[in-house]
Amino acid sequence: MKKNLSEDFSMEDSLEQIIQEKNLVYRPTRLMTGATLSYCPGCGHGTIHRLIMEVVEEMGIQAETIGVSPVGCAVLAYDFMDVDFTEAAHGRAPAVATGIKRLWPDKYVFTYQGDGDLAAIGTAETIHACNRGEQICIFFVNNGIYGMTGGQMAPTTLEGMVSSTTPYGRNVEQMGPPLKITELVAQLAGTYYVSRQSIHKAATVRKAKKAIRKAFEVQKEKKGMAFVEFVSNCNSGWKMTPNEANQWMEDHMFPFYPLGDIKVDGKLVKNVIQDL
Ligand SMILES: Cc1ncc(C[n+]2csc(CCOP(=O)(O)OP(=O)(O)O)c2C)c(N)n1
Ligand code: SF4
Ligand SMILES: [Mg+2]
Repeated sequence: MKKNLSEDFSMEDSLEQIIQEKNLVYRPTRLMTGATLSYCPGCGHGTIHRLIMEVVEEMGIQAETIGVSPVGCAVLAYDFMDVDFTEAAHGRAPAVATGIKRLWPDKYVFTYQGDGDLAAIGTAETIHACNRGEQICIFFVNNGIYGMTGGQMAPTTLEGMVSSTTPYGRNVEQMGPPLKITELVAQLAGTYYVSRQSIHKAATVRKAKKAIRKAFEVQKEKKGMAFVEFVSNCNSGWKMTPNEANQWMEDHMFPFYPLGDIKVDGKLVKNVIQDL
């Protein structure tokens, strides 16, 4: 019969025996600085930061990694992730990252950008960096809205979606349809790995982490641009509770922005024309 621990050990002894490195099943990454996150409770940005840092830690590349932060809610990303960082003007992160990577080709360089930053003001920088096949990773957080500035319509805002500048819902006749920039860059010769992920459930968090790892491996092998989109929530901008926002994301965002790999090893694995 199994012995009761307390028969052999005092409470202190048993804790000492249990709390050992070999018994560790999880510890937070040491590459998050511990600074209090500036994000709303329920926001996806913090989880994506953590996953990027977990991958950097597991690959042992902290000293070689340089991030470029955006303008948007993640503007202070450099305070949270413990790697070298620089800030770019709104939308210019891929151009800044290009300069850094060309100067230091052995560094791991990534941008971290929202949909307003990457797919509106920074459209040109995004498309041309992808087309040139810069050896960087772009991490793109698509929450369908300009979160930081009060929830205005972004290029990614869904048809009929209410935002502060589309109080009656996005009208595609006036404003055009939502822009699937990820499907667009997947068609460019310079992109080697393109994927769309989410981080709202344990299973999707695991998949998202694999995609981040793959992106850094692509950079390590100098194969070309690795571009990972995260469909995420903005519960504040969407005027929902975190749970409602995640459900809304599943019901409305995922059908339009389907999750999964789009381009692997330089080859399209999805019919992106059909998905546009
Ligand atoms: C040149 C310039 N234009 C406009 C702004 C105002 N601005 C700040 S953040 C932002 C939108 C950010 O939205 P997004 O990139 O989607 O990030 P989120 O906050 O949703 O994560 C805008 C328009 C600015 N700071 N600089
Ligand atoms: S406004 Fe939206 S994107 Fe910004 S921190 Fe809050 S939930 Fe996140
Ligand atoms: Mg946004």
